[in-house]
Amino acid sequence: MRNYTKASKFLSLVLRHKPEKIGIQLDRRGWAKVPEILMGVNLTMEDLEHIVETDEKQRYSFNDDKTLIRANQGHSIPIDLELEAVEPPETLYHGTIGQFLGSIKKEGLQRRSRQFVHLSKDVETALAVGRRRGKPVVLQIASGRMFEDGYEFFLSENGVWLTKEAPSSYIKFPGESAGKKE
Ligand code: HQG
Repeated sequence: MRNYTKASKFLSLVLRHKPEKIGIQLDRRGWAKVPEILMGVNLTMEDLEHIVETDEKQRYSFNDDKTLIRANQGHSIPIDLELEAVEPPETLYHGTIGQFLGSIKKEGLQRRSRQFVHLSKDVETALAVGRRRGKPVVLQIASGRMFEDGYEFFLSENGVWLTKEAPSSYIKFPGESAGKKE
């Protein structure tokens, strides 16, 4: 079977960050026209359907009649995913690496180039996210307490928890006992 990894990575780039790479625009909800994607990414409809269905993180969605496609999260360009704010679980996790910890302690988790800070519902997922960059470190986020304090949370179509920022006072760092909070 064809190796779709490269095509899928390029699709991510186009749908999350740089639609101009193939000369297209996303609408304000992040949707691209499927025929334009097929042409620009050089895929058949069957390839594209295969990628959307089998993607291990379910990164993409079609609209009902499969004329449009978008990324479920991860954007750096400003789009409105039409997500409703929902109550998060008491605790969420963030996978990162040791070298960022000093700065995270100071500034909290920042969304950096993306639209949101990404949080995982379990430690395993957070470990996998951190591992993309090196030896993973998992931070525990007091999402329940953040929610009580008025921070908004969103759950993407593919199960990633999103929020605008997570100040350090809500983060439990490895080796730290609970407590120490404002
Ligand atoms: C770090 C993947 C220093 C943060 C994953 C992270 C995810 C700070 C990096 C999705 C910081 C940003 C997102 C601060 C945050 N000081 N470093 N104050 N605040 N950071 O890629 O969460 O495979 O934008 O820890 O599965 O790593 O692309 O975010 O290391 O869901 O579909 O700055 O990307 O999904 O990196 O990953 P990213 P992320 P895909």
